Amino acid sequence: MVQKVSLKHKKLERWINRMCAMCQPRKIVIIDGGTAQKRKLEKEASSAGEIIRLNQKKLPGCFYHRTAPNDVARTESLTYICTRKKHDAGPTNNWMSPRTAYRKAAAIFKNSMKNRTMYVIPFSMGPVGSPFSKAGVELTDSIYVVLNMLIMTKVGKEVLEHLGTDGEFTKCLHGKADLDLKKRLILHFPEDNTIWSVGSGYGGNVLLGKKCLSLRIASFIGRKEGWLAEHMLILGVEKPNGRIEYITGAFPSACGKTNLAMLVPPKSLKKKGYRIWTVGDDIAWMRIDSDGALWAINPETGFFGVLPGTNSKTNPNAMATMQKNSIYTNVLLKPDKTVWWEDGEGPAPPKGTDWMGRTWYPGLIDDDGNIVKGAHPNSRFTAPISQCPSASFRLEHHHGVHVSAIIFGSRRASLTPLVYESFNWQHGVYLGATMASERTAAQYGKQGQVRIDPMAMLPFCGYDMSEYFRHWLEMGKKMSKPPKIFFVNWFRKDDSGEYLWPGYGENLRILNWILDRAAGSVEALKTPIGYIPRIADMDMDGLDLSTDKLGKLFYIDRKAWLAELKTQKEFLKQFKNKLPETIKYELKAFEERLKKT
Ligand code: GTP
Ligand code: SPV
Ligand code: MN
Repeated sequence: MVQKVSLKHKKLERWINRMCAMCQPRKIVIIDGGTAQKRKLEKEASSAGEIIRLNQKKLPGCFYHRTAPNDVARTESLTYICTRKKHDAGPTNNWMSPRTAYRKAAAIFKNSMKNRTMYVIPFSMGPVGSPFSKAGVELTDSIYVVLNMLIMTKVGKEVLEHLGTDGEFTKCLHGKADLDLKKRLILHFPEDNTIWSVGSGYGGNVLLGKKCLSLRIASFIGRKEGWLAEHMLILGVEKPNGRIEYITGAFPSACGKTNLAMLVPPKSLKKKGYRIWTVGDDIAWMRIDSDGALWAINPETGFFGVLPGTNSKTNPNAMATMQKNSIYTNVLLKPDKTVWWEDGEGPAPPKGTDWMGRTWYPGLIDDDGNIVKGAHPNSRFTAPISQCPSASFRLEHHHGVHVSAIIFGSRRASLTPLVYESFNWQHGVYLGATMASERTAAQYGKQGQVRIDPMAMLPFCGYDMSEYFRHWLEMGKKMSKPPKIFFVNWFRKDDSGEYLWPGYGENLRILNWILDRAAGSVEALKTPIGYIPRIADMDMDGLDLSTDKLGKLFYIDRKAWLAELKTQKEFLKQFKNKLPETIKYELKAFEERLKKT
């Protein structure tokens, strides 16, 4: 007989007991958010081998985890939006009817927690009790999930207190089952405010407050309530005069949000008094406030960031953040119980244990003659924002921060310039709706392939994407002073495959121009794709970049853009007559501008 919980919130009690009857856990533990319980769970998971305690002298409070080799990134093909009507999920989402979805998943969940404990995690996305926050309760049989959620969200008693006897919450159920790819489903039921995830142990599939609630479910709610849930970083740029202006930015997975959110100004700009404040690196909830302007909050309290490429040169703030109380997933484990990853800190160690648990040494080659990596390309760290040296002092502010500019950005070896500005809000929405980027290791599938990923939300929009475009257009009309919309690409390459732009901290030079334009303090050059900077308006003090490179970074290849237009049209076709007229108009206007002169 399974233990039953008794709670003053009867709806919550009934739901937990129903899920228990299905999954049949040996025991139920309610997560209180306290340190004593956390320590106990760390101990338990360490003895069970679910996590490894790292070198506590060098990395205090840090742990190591390996996922199953077939479970290292989000599985978009197994992710579904389960609305009663298929068309409400739109053509870009996988759809399953709620009945079929519940039935299929229930068959996998059934008895899947026998001999396991079910943890009950009450959590809040956003400050507990803020009118802009959303509460959830995640049931899971994974201590790794509990420990990650403790970093990523506000967890525990205070959330239950806030829910009282009948507060609204998202019902989140997660079970590892047998981690079988064929029995993995990530299901969203926006009409029931419910998420079921089974058969995975990887971050984005199982930390249900993150992509599942804060993007897929929240975007659905946001359209109804008139706000935006976006795959965006939020950062503040403090100018030498002490004024701080905030920018939000959408880049597809593994395309630079974490890095931009905590960038360190280059020396020359630091000397002038520039400083960066990190509000968030992955998710922004944006509302129009009573002043008619856009305001953003980050509903998370932690980072779940990419490790390869992260080191104290590229991202010193991230490195500082993860030195304690952090979790490292799928990296190389060194004999001294510290960690390493490709393009990380220092040279590769002579020996270690790779992300699959095998002995590894630099230069190791597999049966096909390919170099074996010590860390998986999508290996990640989980760390509290509060430990970030550039953490914003406004993280707890219920109203968040005022947004001066919105950036869309993507990873393109060619075509898109370093930065350009939209003509107006609706042109900006068109730029977002048609943005294309090279696929990265953050999702299962071929890497490098260019795909259109509107607003970096293709895998995360919880409803019909044509409605989503319409919602964006409407939001613009409702604001008395909408933020200006920009487009950036840090990843343009020259013919030999080298990045033309140094990126990382140097990106502040571009943010500065963006803020100058948002304030209307500089002129710009009009081109068919949008406004581009006059070189003299960009602060290049201390950066040695040849005019040849600058020319290439801003080169507009009309022929290539006309080809791009074709791809855009092909993509947008799937929305049929539901595609907003405004997007069609912008597409046509762009084509005409390209063909002129
Ligand atoms: P998700 O967490 O998947 O949503 O990704 P993200 O957008 O936060 O990506 P992140 O900042 O972690 O960057 C991913 C990869 O891009 C890392 O390997 C970075 O080192 C690299 N990267 C980030 N910014 C730059 C840049 O300005 N230039 C170059 N060349 N690489 C960058
Ligand atoms: C992404 O893939 O965009 C991530 C990582 O931020 S995950 O949370 O796993 O989705
Ligand atoms: Mn992301």
